[in-house]
Amino acid sequence: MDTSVFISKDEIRSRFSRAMSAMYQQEVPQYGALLSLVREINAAVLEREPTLERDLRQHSELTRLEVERHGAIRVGTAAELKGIAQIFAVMGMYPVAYYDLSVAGVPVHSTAFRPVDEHALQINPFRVFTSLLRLELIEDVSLRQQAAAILSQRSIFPPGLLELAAQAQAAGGLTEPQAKEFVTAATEVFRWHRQATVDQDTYRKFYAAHRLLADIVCFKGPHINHLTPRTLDIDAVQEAMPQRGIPAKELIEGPPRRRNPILLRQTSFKALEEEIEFVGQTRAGSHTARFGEIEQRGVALTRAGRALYDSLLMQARELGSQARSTQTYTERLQHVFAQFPDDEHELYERGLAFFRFEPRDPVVWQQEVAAGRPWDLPDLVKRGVVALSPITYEDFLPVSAAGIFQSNLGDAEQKNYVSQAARAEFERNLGSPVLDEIDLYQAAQTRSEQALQQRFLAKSKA
Ligand code: OOG
Ligand code: NI
Repeated sequence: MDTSVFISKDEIRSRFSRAMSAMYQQEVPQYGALLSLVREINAAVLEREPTLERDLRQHSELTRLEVERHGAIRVGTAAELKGIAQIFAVMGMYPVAYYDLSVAGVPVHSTAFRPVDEHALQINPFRVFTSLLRLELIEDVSLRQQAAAILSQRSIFPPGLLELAAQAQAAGGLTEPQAKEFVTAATEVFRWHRQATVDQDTYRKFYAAHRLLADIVCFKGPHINHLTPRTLDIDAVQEAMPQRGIPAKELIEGPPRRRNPILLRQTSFKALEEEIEFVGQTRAGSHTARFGEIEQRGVALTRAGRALYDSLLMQARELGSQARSTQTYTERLQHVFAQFPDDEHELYERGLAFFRFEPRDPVVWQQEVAAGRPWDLPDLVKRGVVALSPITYEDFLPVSAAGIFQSNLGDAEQKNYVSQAARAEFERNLGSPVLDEIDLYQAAQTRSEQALQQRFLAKSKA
């Protein structure tokens, strides 16, 4: 087989991400307005901060900024999840991390399909947060059975799509006409359908048990429920949203604003009420599920850094539940997170965040190499010979995700299940293990260190 005729996975993912964005702008016009706002604010930030612009350009982050986005979908069954995994694999998107959302009273667990290698991430990091319904968390047994029966009737994949995915896997890729057909069919899976597959009473029953249950079970497929562009200044977008008539969620999820952004900060606009048609009814009903979101990404944290983040976030939230507090949540968050170092060198020295390494200045680097001292990266970093470049966090945060789910379900929907992580069960449904995100960041950091070490040693021998 002549594999040179194949379209690269990265190219197929880029086309898919563009097609999804175009479809969603048509379906949810406010998303288009949000995109324009984000573009304006990103341009303003780059103009205001030329050093940031230079850094982003140097690390090829600027090109991906425009295309950067994630989406989210919710599927009903293991078979649907397996099919989705097969489709995403054609685009070089693989399941990374397990997210247990049962703690937040949301009866799903999730993973994110995303590119994993550094080059692919640079070309287009498009990711899809994918949740699987957990019927076992729905108390009413007969409702559970009814949901399972309805889901078993539907087929979310257009004819030929899974076959094309299987063929791509067997042959090692898709040709141009196949890729075209594939992207069109794959996008179709996530289209919104205004016709529900059930009557209004059935919808209401599911809705009463959990709004998410109605959203997953009562429609033809896993409609994309939001897309999320990446902004360089989430606070500015949050502030500007209401002025543009975009109804913003009250709080930004994640860490507070910092000099050196960590992990992920997110906010969204409220889901819109959309007209739907129920089976056997002439009068239209309505359903709210689809919204828009923005995110600002920072450096990926090590396990130690993540543990510190989780404990500080918990502190800020616990303080909030003590009614005496007169501080706002944002103030509390700022206050508590003062304990999280906000200096790149300290983050590196204390092993809290992941970085790549590069010589700060070629002349100084040459001198250092010529001196022939043994390789000691921490020392080179400390003395400023080697510069740190943060490795971007590419994943999600379960507490933030829960906040996003909840702001779009209405707060009354907070049903608190006890934590019931079921990773093994999820992986069985998926048909493969999920990748460990921290391992991926660690590997990227190690590769960068080794590459620099090789340059150092090769030159000092010469
Ligand atoms: C997914 C919510 C999670 C995020 O950015 O954390 C998410 C959903 O509502 O289906 O997308
Ligand atoms: Ni999201």
